[in-house]
Amino acid sequence: MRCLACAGVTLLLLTLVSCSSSTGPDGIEESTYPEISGLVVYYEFDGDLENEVSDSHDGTANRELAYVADRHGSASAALYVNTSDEVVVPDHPDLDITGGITLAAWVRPEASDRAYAAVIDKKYSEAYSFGMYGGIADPDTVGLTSYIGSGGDWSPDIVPMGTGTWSHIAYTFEDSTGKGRFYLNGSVADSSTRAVTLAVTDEDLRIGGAYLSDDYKGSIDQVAVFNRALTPVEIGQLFAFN
Ligand SMILES: [Ca+2]
Repeated sequence: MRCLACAGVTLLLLTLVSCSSSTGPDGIEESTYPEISGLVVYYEFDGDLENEVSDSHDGTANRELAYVADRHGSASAALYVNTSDEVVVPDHPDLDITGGITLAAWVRPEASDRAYAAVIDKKYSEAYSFGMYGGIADPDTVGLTSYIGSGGDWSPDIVPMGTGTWSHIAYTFEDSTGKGRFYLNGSVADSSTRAVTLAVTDEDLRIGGAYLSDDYKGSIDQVAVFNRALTPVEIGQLFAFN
């Protein structure tokens, strides 16, 4: 009996140690984000603005935001951001990222004619920013774009993507090569080299808007910021994660 009890306890402990999951708003166990090194913040938006990586860097909203169905149809599992809504994460050294960076999210953007609609922004004229250009003639299409560095360097490439549907977007940049890559649904959509390096700012991190408006409109889920440029394989893992 003693051995059976020990085995049971051991099994329970092993289960607790090996099971990297969390409980969602509906009480259903959910697996955690892929364990890829360099993850600084990660927002699941399952009814709250909590950073899932640590006890720091939770977001706050400038007004009460709506939670909507995520891409799987789970209720209240993604954030809806209207124009003039935004999530603010207070400035912190963890968010002063240099050397390399990855910005990633699932988005369901609405049509936009804005010159810029920021999804993730750390003062685009000083540090880093990733979002959408709305100046494409087709009203149902927006273009992924990014800003890097202290000069507000704007991406030379605009990557078209559809509106009204969920897409996984990511941008990676590394100082040593100046190489920037846009990913759409897990695959490299465009890459280019920029004569800039990442820089820091005292401005807060924002999701769904930039420090001077430039508001995104639509749904957002699974926002992640890494302090290094992920590889194509790793971006594929983010895309494959449910
Ligand atoms: Ca979610």
